[in-house]
Amino acid sequence: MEETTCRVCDAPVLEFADLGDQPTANGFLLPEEVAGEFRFRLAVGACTRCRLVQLVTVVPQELRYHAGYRYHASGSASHRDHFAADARHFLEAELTGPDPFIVEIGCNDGVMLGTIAAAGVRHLGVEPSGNVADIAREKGVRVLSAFFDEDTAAAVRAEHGPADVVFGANTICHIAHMDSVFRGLDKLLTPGGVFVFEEPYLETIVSGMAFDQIYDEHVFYFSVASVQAMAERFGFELVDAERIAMHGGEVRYTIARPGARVPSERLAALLAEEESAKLNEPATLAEFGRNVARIRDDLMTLLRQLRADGKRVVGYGAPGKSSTVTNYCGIGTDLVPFVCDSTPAKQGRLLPGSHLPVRPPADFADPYPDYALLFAWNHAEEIMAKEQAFREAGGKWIRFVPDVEVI
Ligand code: DWN
Ligand code: SAH
Ligand code: ZN
Repeated sequence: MEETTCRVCDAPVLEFADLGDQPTANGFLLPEEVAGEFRFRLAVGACTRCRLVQLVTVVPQELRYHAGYRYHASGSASHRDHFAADARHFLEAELTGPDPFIVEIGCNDGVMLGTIAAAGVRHLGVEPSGNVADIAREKGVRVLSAFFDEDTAAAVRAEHGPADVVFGANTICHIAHMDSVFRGLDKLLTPGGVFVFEEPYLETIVSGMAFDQIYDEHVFYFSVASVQAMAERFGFELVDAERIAMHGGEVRYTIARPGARVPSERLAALLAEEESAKLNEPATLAEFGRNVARIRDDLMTLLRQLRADGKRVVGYGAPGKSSTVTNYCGIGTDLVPFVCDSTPAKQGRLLPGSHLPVRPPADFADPYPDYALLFAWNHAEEIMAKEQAFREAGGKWIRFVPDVEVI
């Protein structure tokens, strides 16, 4: 085990789960790129002081986010609807003064800021992955190609003035340099401004067994208690926390300058819930480590049995999560010959590490397999509705979060 210290408070970090050698989860490869593929040890631990759960080894951000970033946030209908609603909320509740300004950290293809731009409100996306930033620009979104940190924040402030809202979704947990992010927020936010971010919830991962949310991009696995401690450490205050349904279960956090907003009742309620569930305690995390190994064994037993019975199994969806589960379990083309995914930027490439080929959704029905392994389990409703004919043809779905189940 490596000796690690907390990226937020410097206290020792205690490792509780090791998912083995892994590639970068969005490192989809062309067949000729397989040789020399990047790998690192994917392990998570919890800080012994502030309880923040974090990766033991962090992959440099330039290896993760670049002009070939393959996740396009607008690919799922439920995500488009969710972020349009977020934007409308900001327009109605926060961006109501004269000439308001909103900054989004990690705007990706403009899934949220597109609505803000269409409303004619001043905004800026900060997005280091050039390909997705260009898609956002085509939607009329203003984007700065950069990693958000203290220096970027200072430059944005100098050019545009202070921001009423700084927003991030599924991005803040990707950033290892939290101290720099908060110093940047201090420079950028108006006195009454808010920092709002939505991230995978530790409870979904640990109690809901969403172990495949653990991968290189997710440096932090936030709980309400650990975010509260982090905000305080960096001179801010957590004033709200609300569960949302995205990615199987997330929390939307609101942080403000100390005393600027009244903390919500639901924040206190969620903190109390965490406490009574012992979410942040070492014993809970250690049990999670054991459960992950059990799910792997159950899934591999099922897949090997289906192969022995002559059944065909195809993967559905190639989310970042599918890299974790295929590489941790050792799922190769002998068990799952290919996966289908609707993202053109992933098609024709191989899943990182496990090298399962990614094909367009049309190949799913040509002919239907006996079983579909649902890698994009967080989109079950949208996918099963779309693929009703598969079930009508006798097809069955396999889920592995929170448990291995044929449905
Ligand atoms: O944190 C992150 C979040 C925002 O997005 C990033 N690190 C990477 C990414 O995570 P993910 O890849 O796990 O996200 P999704 O939304 O679970 O990915 C779903 C995948 O499934 C996409 O590649 C699109 C695909 N899909 C499909 O093929 N057919 C999705 C739907 C709804 C479909 O019908
Ligand atoms: N907000 C979208 C996209 C999340 S994917 C959604 O919720 O679906 C994460 C995005 O964060 C990627 O587009 C990545 O390029 C970007 N990102 C990663 N590190 C960043 C940083 N330091 N500053 C700004 N964006 C960052
Ligand atoms: Zn800590």
